[in-house]
Amino acid sequence: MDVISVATSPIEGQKPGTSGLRKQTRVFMEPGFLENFVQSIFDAVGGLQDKTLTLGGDGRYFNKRAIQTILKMAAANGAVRVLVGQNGILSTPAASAVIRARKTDGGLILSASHNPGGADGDFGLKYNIPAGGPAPESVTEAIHRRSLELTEYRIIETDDVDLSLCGEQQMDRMTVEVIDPVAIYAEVMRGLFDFDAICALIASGFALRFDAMHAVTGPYATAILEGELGAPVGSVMNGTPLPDFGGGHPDPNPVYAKELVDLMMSAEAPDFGAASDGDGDRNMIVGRGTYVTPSDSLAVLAANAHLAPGYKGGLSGVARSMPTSRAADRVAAKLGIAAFETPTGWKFFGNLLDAGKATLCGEESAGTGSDHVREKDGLWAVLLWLNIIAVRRESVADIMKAHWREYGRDYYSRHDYEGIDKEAAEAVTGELRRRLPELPGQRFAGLTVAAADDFAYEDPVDGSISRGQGLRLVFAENARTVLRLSGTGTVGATLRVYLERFEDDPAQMALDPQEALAPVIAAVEEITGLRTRIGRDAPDVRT
Ligand code: VG1
Ligand code: CO
Repeated sequence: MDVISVATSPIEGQKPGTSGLRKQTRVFMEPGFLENFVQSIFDAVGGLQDKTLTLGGDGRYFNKRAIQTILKMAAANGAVRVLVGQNGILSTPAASAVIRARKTDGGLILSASHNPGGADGDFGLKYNIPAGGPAPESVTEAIHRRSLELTEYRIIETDDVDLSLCGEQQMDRMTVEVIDPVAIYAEVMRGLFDFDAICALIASGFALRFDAMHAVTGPYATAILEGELGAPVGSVMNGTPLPDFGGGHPDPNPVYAKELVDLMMSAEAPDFGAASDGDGDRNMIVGRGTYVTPSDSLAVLAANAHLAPGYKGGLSGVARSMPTSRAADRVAAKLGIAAFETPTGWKFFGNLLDAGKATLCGEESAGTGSDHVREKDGLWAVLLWLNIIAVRRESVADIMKAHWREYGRDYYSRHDYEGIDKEAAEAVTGELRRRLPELPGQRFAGLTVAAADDFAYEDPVDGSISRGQGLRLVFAENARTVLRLSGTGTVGATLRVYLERFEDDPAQMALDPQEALAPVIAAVEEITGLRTRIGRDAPDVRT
């Protein structure tokens, strides 16, 4: 078969430091765009000669066409085998599980995660390393450098493979192995959790709802929750992956998963509700009448993980991203295990997991996971919660109350200002960055700044340093705020303001979080004047 080298011009494929590339779908569909980025990845990882790859995505618009193109390019670049999820489907955690179980030389995951999909939505692509996790900065920087100098990409001209048929097919000299997207992942889950105990819980009348948001977790949740654990048919809602996610925004939070949250707050609420995002790596946990913040969820999972067979020996450590609340640190201190604070983004957990320094990791953005794969894992978090409930036989609300009584409560909220003017956003953060040294000791809205810095992280395993990871203000009144600009948006800028306040007075533990955080919210406004400066009265999303 002829390998064609197509002349092309460089693209700025990926911002250095970001773990994948997210763009509007239409940009990805421009002639040569996807191809240039894929060739940049192949070149940056030392070529594909005789290598194997894992390939799959979240089923969004352009997923299947992109997969056919990538397969033809992998063949042209000398790969010997590519494992592809049936119909092009692999959730992000399942792709990580496949890379690890089948020891492939990394993989390509097609997703823009929680960003909306469709012809007018977003598309994305990222490379995961052979350990199964997102590429570290050294690799993403190499991909970026390569994208700026690329002059041609390689592809073969051949027919598409049939992605609907499991089994092996040949594409020139390369074998395409279409795999069941759920099987390897489900096997990993069976090894971690007491499926019999969860079955017994559900058989006893415990009712649950899982909202797959028309995204990739539908087939996984249906096979595991309904198929294996006996949840009645219909427990999984919006379970069919759609190219545009049914027009929704597949981000599992109270704003975008409103249907589920409304149900959970109603008189008809089942015992347990959960949702996942576009590519299946995020989770939202809601009990009857009780929304669990992701930061609290990480803390509860850390405190109770030993109740699941996969973690019965305890945890080596817990890691959280810097803007995640400090609730998990309190659990780690009590357990006498290490607590790590990393920059935002799952790639920073990889080294800690590989080195056995941390067992559980989490982010405030609804990502939780463990050393079973190298990605955050939405359904895994749901199963760990169910395993814990199956042992404790308490409601989510009671588990939360008991947790707060024992550790205190970290009130937490994130305010997102989406699609704002980039220059205005950078002016706000730039000015705050310059003022950081002068802030300690000053009072704003009744709170005193105790410390202020721009978070920098030194990786305890490889010593690499990542700077500029978020502006952090700690207040003397046991409160904290963090400001940072999103790295995953595709239009304008998104400013994230993270707010938290610790409360250990049992009489003050049932407040509305926005009320409990009012002084912190006021202090941020007084310090930055951001709402006026970006021209917004209120955040677009509060989680
Ligand atoms: C967001 C989240 C971050 C998460 C990242 C990828 O990044 O805040 O915690 O790791 O998305 O998640 P940013 O730069 O927009 O704040 V996923 O599920 O979209 O891959
Ligand atoms: Co995601």
